[in-house]
Amino acid sequence: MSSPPAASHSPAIERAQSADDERLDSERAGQRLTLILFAGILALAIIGTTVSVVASSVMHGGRTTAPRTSTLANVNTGASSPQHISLSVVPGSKPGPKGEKYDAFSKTNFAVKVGRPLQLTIDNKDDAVHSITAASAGVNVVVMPGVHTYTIVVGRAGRFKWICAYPCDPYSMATVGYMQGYITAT
Ligand SMILES: [Cu+2]
Repeated sequence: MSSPPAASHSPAIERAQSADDERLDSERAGQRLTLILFAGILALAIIGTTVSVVASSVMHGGRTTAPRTSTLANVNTGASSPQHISLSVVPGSKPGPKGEKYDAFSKTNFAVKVGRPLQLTIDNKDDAVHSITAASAGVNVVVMPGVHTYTIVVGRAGRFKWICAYPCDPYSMATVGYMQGYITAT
């Protein structure tokens, strides 16, 4: 009859020990979990900081650089980016008063802003050279055969007559709308 108490004693001790072990285990597990959580939070904090630094630098780029760039682009568009016109020079293309056709520029009146470049892309279909020459405006575009882009800049306001300085069709050379025209600078 002494074995049951001993038997009951020792499982109780074992139970207590195992309970202690479990407690220790759970404490260790808890510590481990705390450590993992702490490391996790630390990692998240680092990532979060990095992300927020990157995000703020991107946002700064967006808030400061981009509007400045677009403002500059707007200023450029409004003030200094060149205007552009395409035209052609075609021999025997424009009818005269009697129905004959004469050499002509397809466009002979040009509006420019003072001091602002005007680009002219001219397709000269003639095999001869023509020109847009207005000495009083400081303009002398020598129009070579083929397609080329020329830039004119007029330094003062006014309405300036231009002529073709290269001998070509006599009627055209003497007539506005053919080999003569006006540059109006405002
Ligand atoms: Cu000409």
